[in-house]
Amino acid sequence: MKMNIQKWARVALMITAIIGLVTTSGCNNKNGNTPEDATKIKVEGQSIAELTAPPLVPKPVGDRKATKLIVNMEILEKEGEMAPGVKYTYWTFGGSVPGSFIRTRVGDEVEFHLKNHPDNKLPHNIDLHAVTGQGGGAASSFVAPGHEVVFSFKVINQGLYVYHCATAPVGMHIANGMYGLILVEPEGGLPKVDKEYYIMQGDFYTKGKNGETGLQAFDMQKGVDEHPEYIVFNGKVGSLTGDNAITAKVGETVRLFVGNGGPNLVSSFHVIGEIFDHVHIEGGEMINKNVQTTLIPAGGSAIVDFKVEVPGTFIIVDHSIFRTFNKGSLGMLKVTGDENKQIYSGKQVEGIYNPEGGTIQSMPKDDNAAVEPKATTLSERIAAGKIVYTKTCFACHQENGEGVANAFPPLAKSDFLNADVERAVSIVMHGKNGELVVNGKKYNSTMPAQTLSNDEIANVLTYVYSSWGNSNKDVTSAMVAKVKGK
Ligand code: HEC
Ligand SMILES: [Cu+2]
Repeated sequence: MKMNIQKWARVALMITAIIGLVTTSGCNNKNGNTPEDATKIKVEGQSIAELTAPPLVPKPVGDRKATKLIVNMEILEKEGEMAPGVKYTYWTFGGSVPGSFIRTRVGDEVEFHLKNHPDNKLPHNIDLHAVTGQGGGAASSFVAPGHEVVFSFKVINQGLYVYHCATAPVGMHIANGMYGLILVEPEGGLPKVDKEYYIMQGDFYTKGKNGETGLQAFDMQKGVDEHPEYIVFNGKVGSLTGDNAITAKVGETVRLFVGNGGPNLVSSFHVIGEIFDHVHIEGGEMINKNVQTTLIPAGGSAIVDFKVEVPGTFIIVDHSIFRTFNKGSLGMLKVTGDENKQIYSGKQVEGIYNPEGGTIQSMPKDDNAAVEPKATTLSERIAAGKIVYTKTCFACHQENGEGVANAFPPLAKSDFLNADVERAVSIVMHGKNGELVVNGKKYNSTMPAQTLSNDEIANVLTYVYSSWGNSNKDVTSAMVAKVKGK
């Protein structure tokens, strides 16, 4: 095989080009700030950092120059609510769990003022993972109640970083809520998006079991054993649900700055019904695309963004899913706007499935009563009610109606159910929360309202009353209508 000089020269050029590409993409980001470069960036002027409580984040850095940024962070030990009726003494950076969000850009010189409120009981400090230096600042920031310390650092690596208290016992300080996020944007800032939010997961160790009300003390042994009673976003059950849900409009791009304070568990972060268009893996510079679930280590983070194309309530979870439905790690993103049937059609057809073959007997999506044969006799209505039960109630109250101890009350031989039919109708219609007693056992949880027609409510309750030793009440659609009218 012969190769002339010219060819060799071309190959050599190509190889140099490839090496060049690899080294530039490996060491430099697109804005050219290596940590070495960044140390040389001159700061101009000074400003006070905007700090925000979750789920909000401060304004993007945009194209501002590197500056001396003054962060005023106050540590507050204060009582809050972990779940309805469950009180907990949180230790916080800035009064919230997670602590105030700090937003910087590469080259900023941060002058950190850490203040320990005089009413606090304990000394604290701060270790910021964005800091290059002994203890991430912990060594210089130990501060007693009623005191303030000041230390400075230059942020030279872009990324999303966790900060936390590192005072002994460290696990306890973190478990009580002492963590938050500090973002270091590249020069020129992250690409623009329409909405940005701050979410941080944490695990909590209370003396009482999940749901046990009253002021709950920290349980060191459960912490050591890694057996949390609560695993939540933003410090409490329900911090991102209902009226607290984060929001966006169809067509907008949403960026979530997600952290995990731990102290123990890692998070399998997922948004049901969405795909992350981009994920800054572990909060660093590398971007992965089209991701369903991203793993966020304790003391780590991720930046995810996605465009919302269809309306709906998108449930934010730790996909270690018992945590979500039994320990609290459930949030919501509510998206409003027009449907896009090309992307998501909604239910189109539902019919009877016959394994022996043949076509399904379809009925239109909106359960048009004229097409669906209406259950009229008592046995038809019980059969129809059983189908509703299997679709909606079964997941919580179980197939045999026995419920789940400490979580979902039984419907089988339930004295509560049998005592008052109208109340049962109202519970299915409107949902229920707060304490109730069934067969001598207390429950204090939430049953979501069920979106069912009057016929469906009547039928499902008739089925429940006719099963498992209950009182055989016949609940009619007229009775349901009467309760609805009240
Ligand atoms: C997501 C879980 C969930 C689903 C689904 C659900 N429930 Fe419940 N239900 C609960 C919880 C939790 C309670 C207790 C609420 C409280 O503590 O205040 C409850 C309480 C009740 C009660 C009163 C207490 C008792 O045991 O007698 C009735 C009756 C009831 N549910 C019926 C139903 C029916 C019928 C359906 C289906 C149409 C249904 N539930 C679907 C969770 C659920
Ligand atoms: Cu502390």
